Amino acid sequence: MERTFLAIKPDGVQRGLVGEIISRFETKGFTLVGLKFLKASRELAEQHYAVHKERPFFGSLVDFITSGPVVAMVWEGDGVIASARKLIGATNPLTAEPGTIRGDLGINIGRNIIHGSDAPETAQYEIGLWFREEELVNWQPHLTPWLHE
Ligand code: FUP
Repeated sequence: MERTFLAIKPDGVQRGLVGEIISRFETKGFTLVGLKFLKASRELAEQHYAVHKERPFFGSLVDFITSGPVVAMVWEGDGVIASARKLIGATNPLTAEPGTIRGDLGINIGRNIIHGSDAPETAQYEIGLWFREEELVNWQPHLTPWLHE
C-alpha cells in the first residue's frame, strides 16, 4: 500500500490548523499510520530540504521549518502521494486553487502551511528521515469496506 510523508509546518501549528488539516486527510479516506509532534533540528531540516540546498531561499526555508513545532505524519492509501498533493494545492497559497489546503488557508509562499512528498522516491526518503520503522503502525481501519468497492 502506498504511503506519503506530510508535515504541518510551524505556521499551521501556530495558527491552530492542525485539527482542520488532519481532518481533510481523514475524511478523504486515507489512513494515518504515523504521527509525531516535534521541533525539527537544523540537521533534520537540511536533510529534508537537501534538494533545495543551492536555491536562494534554502536558508530561510530551514530557519522557518525549525522555528517552531511541526506535526510529522505518514498517511497510507492507494494513490495517496498524488492525491495528497492535490488536496494540499500549489506551492504558492496565493494562487493555489480554492478547496485546497493552501488555497483555503494561506496567502504567502514562505508560509504555505504543509509539506507533502512529491513522488514515491521522495516519500520513501522522507518517511525514513522522520520516522523509525517501529513508529509506523500497520492497522486495518474498519471503514475500509465502505471506502473501497
Ligand atoms: P512544494 O513541493 O509545493 O512544497 O514546494 P517545493 O518543494 O518546490 O518548495 C519547498 C518549499 O520551499 C515550499 F514549501 C516553499 C519554499 N519555496 C520558497 O520559499 N520560495 C520559492 O520560490 C519556492 C519554494
